[in-house]
Amino acid sequence: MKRIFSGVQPTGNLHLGNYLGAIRNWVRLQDDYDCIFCVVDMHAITVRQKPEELTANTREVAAAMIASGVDPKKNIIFNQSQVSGHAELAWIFNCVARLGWLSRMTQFKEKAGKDKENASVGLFAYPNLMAADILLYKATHVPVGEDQKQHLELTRDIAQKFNSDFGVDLFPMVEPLIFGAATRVMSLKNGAAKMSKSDPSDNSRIGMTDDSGAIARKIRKAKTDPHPLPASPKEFDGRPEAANLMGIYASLADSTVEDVCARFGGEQFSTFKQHLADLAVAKLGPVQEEMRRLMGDPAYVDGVLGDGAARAREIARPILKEIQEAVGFLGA
Ligand code: AQP
Repeated sequence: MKRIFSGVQPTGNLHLGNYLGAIRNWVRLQDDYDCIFCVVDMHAITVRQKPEELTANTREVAAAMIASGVDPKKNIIFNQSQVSGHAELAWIFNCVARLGWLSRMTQFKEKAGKDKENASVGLFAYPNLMAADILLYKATHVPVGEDQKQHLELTRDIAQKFNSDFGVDLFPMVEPLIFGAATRVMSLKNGAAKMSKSDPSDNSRIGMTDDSGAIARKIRKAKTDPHPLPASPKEFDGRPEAANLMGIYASLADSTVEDVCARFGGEQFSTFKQHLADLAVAKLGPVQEEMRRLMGDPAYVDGVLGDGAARAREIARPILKEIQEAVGFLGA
């Protein structure tokens, strides 16, 4: 069976982009793949996190996965730090990957900003840990957004270099699974920037814990342009906000942007925003209600993560042993 690994960082402010671009798609994969879904708390600490918030956010991401329909019995859901193999393999990959490779990673440049000297070593080595996450389970497919494509390429480079350095054929070549373009959700305040957990403006994103009033208000305040809505995606050029809002509508409605343009083309943004707010509340409401219920039962969520970690360790153990033997670690 083809195996998938995918993760979300528990860095707070889980948003509609994480839901439409990642978590919701996972539900559709669970019948066709052997799936490992991870709350990547070790990635989260590459930038400073408050310990109690990290714990709460880890439960929140797990609750979002389960509430969205990811079945914890059929799939593995766990938090990364419970399986020490991730850190062990990441260290080996720190010694396989080249500084030059990591220096070219655009996400590091974006996240470290101007003050690179002050960024954590972990933020720089982040792609090596991501390679370890995937290869610890010999995953064959990784669902990725556009922004993660470069990291996946690096995972392939590391796998190849490991195989050739140690004269083995241990790691499979990982393939990306890329979903439709409409799943890249942009900021409500700037159609050219992606909706993001770390955007300082809460109005830029629809949060997975926002109530219906907040969802409607944020959509009402979303940036637009002065023209009526385009009647075809061909008219999206130079109109990133229209493209984004219509893309969100299409994604939530399980429809296409062509259909959304055909239905709303020529209308005013104010009318369309009302429809979009109603749709968002209708689609997100049940997921959010279930998330709230699960977050009120932390013992259950912790149990799911603990059980998932135990199953993940079982898969990882023989693979890690094989890797350690290839490296020449005595006692592997
Ligand atoms: N705006 C988005 N549109 C579509 N998909 C998105 N993802 C994130 N933002 C969007 C997808 O969500 C998954 C988890 O991402 P992550 O936790 O690794 O965080 P990220 O990709 O770095 O983006 P965030 O959530 O906005 O966090 P910050 O602000 O820290 O950059 C991934 O599959 C990602 O593609």
